[in-house]
Amino acid sequence: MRPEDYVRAEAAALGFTACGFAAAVPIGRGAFLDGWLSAGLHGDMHFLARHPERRLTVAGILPRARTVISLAYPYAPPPPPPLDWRRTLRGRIAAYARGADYHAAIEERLQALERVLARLFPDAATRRYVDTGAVLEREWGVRSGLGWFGKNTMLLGTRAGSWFFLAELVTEAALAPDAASGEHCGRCTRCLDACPTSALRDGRIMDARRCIAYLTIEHRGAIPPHLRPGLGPWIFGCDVCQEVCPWNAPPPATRAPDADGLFPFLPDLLQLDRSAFQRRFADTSLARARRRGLLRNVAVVLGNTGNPAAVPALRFALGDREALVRGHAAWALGAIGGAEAREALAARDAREPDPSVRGEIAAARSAAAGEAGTSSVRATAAPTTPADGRRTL
Ligand code: B12
Ligand code: SF4
Ligand code: SF4
Repeated sequence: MRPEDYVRAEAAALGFTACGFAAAVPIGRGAFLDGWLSAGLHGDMHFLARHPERRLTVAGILPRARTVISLAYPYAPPPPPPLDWRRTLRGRIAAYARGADYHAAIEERLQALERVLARLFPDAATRRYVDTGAVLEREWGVRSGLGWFGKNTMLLGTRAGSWFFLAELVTEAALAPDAASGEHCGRCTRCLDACPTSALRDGRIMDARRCIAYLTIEHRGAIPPHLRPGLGPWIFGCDVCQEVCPWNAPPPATRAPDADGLFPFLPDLLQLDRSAFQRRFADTSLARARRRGLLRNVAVVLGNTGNPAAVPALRFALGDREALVRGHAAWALGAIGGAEAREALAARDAREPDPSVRGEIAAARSAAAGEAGTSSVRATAAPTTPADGRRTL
């Protein structure tokens, strides 16, 4: 058996659904990356702008690298449960983040595959990567024939769609490269049309500053007020531009929906103190947002429900130890409006010490005052119905 086929078979046995090889030559995407960074489209993900040239070659990682092995590790989104998130006060988590953090599971399998390579090529050093290194993983995925770079900027394949993680082994072993796959977006623009915050631009360009995944996971400060309604139900990550993609088959109805995993009850989350947050989320991807980031997102989504039943939980969050959480709770109360919300805002206004929160309270009070006397339920959330009419919520 050729070593390439042997490695592929071992990768499949470890649960990787695709495995491809690319020559470890420098990546000629410097102009694209420079343009993206100098336009500031990475927001405050400063790690991306630090030594960007390091992302364009794997020589810095392993000077005598000959091959990059790209691997796809699948995750299967269950069908979103048919519930009304506004009425039931639930918020949505991206499918990749359900359950235990994926990095450890993939790392273990990468180590096993590294041992396979060591048996085949005892003198060849290897390095393993999943997600966190200065490696342009999608670029290597394209070069290894795993799929193409879609208009939603995901790596996707005709068989696998895009519901998979990427991982790499960089090795000194010389393995025969695979041919890059063709591009199959054609004239489709579903992802661009469906993105709730218009983060995707023509030319396969993402303005990460507008992407819900960035705003809810990576961004540390206040979410710009004009983008908050666009979050709709998403409290962590976003799957809209994958759900609408015709290359992603809808989840089989036989797979059990997972209401608590995908749609937790939000008032409970606003009650989590630091240790309760650790107990519930330390081993999951949600830990990356940290308590203050997650509760900030929860407050925004409760505001997006427009549901007065959320007011008691938001009133409680107005007393949170984190100014960031208090400020977003104030915004949410302003978005919901009604006498109870106005009264909660006025009470907090009288004793709020933080100037940024006082600014949020002032804006929220004037939003809520504009509502006085009218129905307090507002349709603030952007639709999350895929462009093809399949309802996900
Ligand atoms: C930063 C980051 C983000 C940022 C920015 C995303 C972005 N589009 O750049 C944010 C927080 C928004 C994000 C969101 C998500 N992410 Co993310 N993210 C990353 C990370 C850490 C770096 C990506 C990066 O360098 N971006 C900078 C841009 C400029 O680089 P790039 O997107 O890789 O694009 C380059 C190449 O693909 C290349 N290219 C290749 N072919 C072509 C073709 C053409 C025509 C062009 C123009 C360019 C091009 O050009 C680019 C510049 O070199 C990677 C892991 C990694 N180390 O690569 C994961 C990664 C890309 N993310 C991943 C996932 C799963 C997600 C989410 C789905 C999570 C979620 N559900 O919320 C969303 C998807 C959002 C989306 N539509 O992309 C997976 C993607 C798997 C896949 N099948 O593509 C990765 C690979 C992590 C992993 N190991 O699995 N992410
Ligand atoms: S993940 Fe959501 S917000 Fe980000 S580009 Fe895709 S649809 Fe838009
Ligand atoms: S939704 Fe359409 S345009 Fe977007 S990535 Fe999928 S096939 Fe390409």
